[in-house]
Amino acid sequence: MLRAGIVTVAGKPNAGKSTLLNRLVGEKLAITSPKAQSTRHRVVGLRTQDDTQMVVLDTPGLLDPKDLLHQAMRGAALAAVRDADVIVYVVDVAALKPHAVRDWAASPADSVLPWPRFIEAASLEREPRAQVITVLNKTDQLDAEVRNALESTAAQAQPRIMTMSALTGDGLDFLVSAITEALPESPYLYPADEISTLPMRFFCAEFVRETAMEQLGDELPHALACAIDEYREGSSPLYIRAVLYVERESQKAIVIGAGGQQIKKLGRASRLKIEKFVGEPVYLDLWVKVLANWRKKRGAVNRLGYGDPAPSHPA
Ligand SMILES: Nc1nc2c(ncn2[C@@H]2O[C@H](COP(=O)(O)OP(=O)(O)OP(=O)(O)O)[C@@H](O)[C@H]2O)c(=O)[nH]1
Ligand SMILES: [Mg+2]
Repeated sequence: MLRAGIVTVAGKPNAGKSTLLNRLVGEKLAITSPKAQSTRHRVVGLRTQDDTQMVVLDTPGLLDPKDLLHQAMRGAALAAVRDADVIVYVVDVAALKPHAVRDWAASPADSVLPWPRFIEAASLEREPRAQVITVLNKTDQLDAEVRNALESTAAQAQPRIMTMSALTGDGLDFLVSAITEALPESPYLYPADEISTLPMRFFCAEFVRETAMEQLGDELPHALACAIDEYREGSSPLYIRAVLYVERESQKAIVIGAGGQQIKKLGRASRLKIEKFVGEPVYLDLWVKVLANWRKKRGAVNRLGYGDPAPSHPA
């Protein structure tokens, strides 16, 4: 019997959703960062193993929209929640109040749930159609005593709550079994040897953006967007022209750096990541352009591939 379906990974910013998608797929598809709001699109990863195909959707963190980009991000996340056969709700357990986690682990019946339920975290008006599997992530950050208590309480909860570390992979097998059981019987939805439905150029743009998030200050990353203007198949090395968009001239100066040192460093590190992913030598032609206040402009948000930031409606 084959099983297949859509597994949507959702939760608050920085919970570890993209790290979990990469774990499930076994390949670095989604960019990750210690800075919140790294994921902006829904990223599709495919996992086909043991007669089961998971179409895994990584989503932007659920947050209150402050601009059109946020609105588009929330829209993308909610659309993925609506499409899901199974929702994997990721909670950063290390960010919860330690005493609340300890109390709940010791006596779940007598204490308040230390994390918001999915429908609250996502501000939904009603329960989603799909089954929600709650995953308490980052257990590697808890001290051993709390972790053990939490793990045994979670295992007895009904419905069962999964504990894991997406970083170390601890608990992954249990999560995979739980997802598999919740998926419907179905033929595969995509060829068994594919790992994503998204084009190479999408990943190239994301690697440039991830590298920029790593190398540049705390404020700048949210103002950055990357577009691939040209991706010349068949050339050797593979020629890729990427444009990094920023919102102001002063930001452009930061990206370029004194004597062009910063953009050179950025281009080199991005190229190495892209080469690793595509498996061939790459010539990365990297440019920086100002697109004034693009996060507040519908046309620009759309053009950069973040979808139409129409007002989102609950699942
Ligand atoms: N210690 C620890 N860190 C983790 C774990 N999972 C993820 N992280 C780290 O948490 C940070 C955020 O991880 P991401 O996977 O980017 O989180 P996200 O939920 O996709 O974040 P957004 O896309 O910004 O909403 C990164 O620095 C990860 O390395 C974990 O299990 N343990
Ligand atoms: Mg993410």
